Amino acid sequence: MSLQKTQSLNRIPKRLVTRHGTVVMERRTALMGVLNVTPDSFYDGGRRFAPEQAIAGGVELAAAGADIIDIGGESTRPGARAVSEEEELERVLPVIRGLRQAVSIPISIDTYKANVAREALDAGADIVNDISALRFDSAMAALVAEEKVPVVLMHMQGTPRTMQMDPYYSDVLLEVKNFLAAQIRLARESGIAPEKIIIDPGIGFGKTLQHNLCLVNRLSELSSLGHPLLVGASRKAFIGKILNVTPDERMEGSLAAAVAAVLSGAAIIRAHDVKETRRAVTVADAIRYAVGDGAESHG
Ligand code: 7PJ
Repeated sequence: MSLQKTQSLNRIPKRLVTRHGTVVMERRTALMGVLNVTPDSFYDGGRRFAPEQAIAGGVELAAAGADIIDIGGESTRPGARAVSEEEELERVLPVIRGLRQAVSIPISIDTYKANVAREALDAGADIVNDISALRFDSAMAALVAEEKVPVVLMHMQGTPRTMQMDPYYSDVLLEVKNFLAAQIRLARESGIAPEKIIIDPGIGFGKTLQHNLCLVNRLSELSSLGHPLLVGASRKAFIGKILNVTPDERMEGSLAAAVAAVLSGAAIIRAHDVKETRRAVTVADAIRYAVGDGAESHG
C-alpha cells in the first residue's frame, strides 16, 4: 500500500464514542443490525411490528453480534408512503425505551425528521442515521450538534418517492463523493465534531444496478474524505437483479456484498442477518488485516 494511501486511511477515526459505549472499528468491521418497526419495509416489514416483538428482535440482533441496533419507523423503499411524525414516534419510542433496558449496545434512529431524532435520543437512542444527510429537515444539523451524538450522512439522489424513477449520474463515484464532502462541510459548520461523522454512499437510493456495483467496487476512493464508511447492501434490489431472487433469497448475495465492502474499506456494515454477516465479516477482516508473508505459522 502506498504511503499516501496509508496516511489517508490512518486519519479515519477508529472509535465512535456514544452515550452507551464505544463502537470499536480498529482492525475489525462493526455491524449495524437492522430493526424496522414498520408494516411495509421491503424485507422485514410487518414481522416485528408489535413493540414486544421488535424488542425481542433487537435483543436477538445484539446476541448475534451487532455493535449497533438501527431502529426505523418509516419505510424508505422506492415509492413508499410517507409516515406522519406522530405515527413514526408511536412506532419507534416504545421499542427504543424497551430495548434501552434490555441491551447495552448503542441504538441508532433511522430518521430524517429532527423531532423524531430528538425524542428518540431522549428515549435512549445514541446515533442519528439520516438518509437525507441533513437535507430534509433544516433543524437536524443543529439538533445533532447540540446533542453531541454521532450522525450518519447518507447519499441519496432525490427523495424515497422519486429516487428510482430514472437515476442518472455522469460519474456516480465523483458525484457521491462531492455530495458527501458538501454535507460534511455543512455538518462541521453547524458545530458537529468531525469524530462524530460517519458517511455512507447510500446503496439503492437513487441508483441503478451499475451505480451500486460501481460504488462498492470503488468504495475505497471515499476514504480520503476522512470519515468511517458505512455500507448498507443487505437484501437490496440490486442483489435481486443479479441473482433474480426475492428479498428472502438474498442472504448469500448480501454476504458477498458485505465482504466486498469490507475489502474496499468499509468500517461499518448495515445488515439484517447479523449472525451470518458477523461470521462472513470476521473472515474478511482476518484477510484484510493479515500481515507478513504467511511463513510464520501453519495455523
Ligand atoms: C440504509 C439506511 C443504508 C443507511 C436504509 C433497508 C432500506 N441507512 N436505511 N444506509 N438503508 N445509513 O432497510 O435496507 O443503506 S432503509
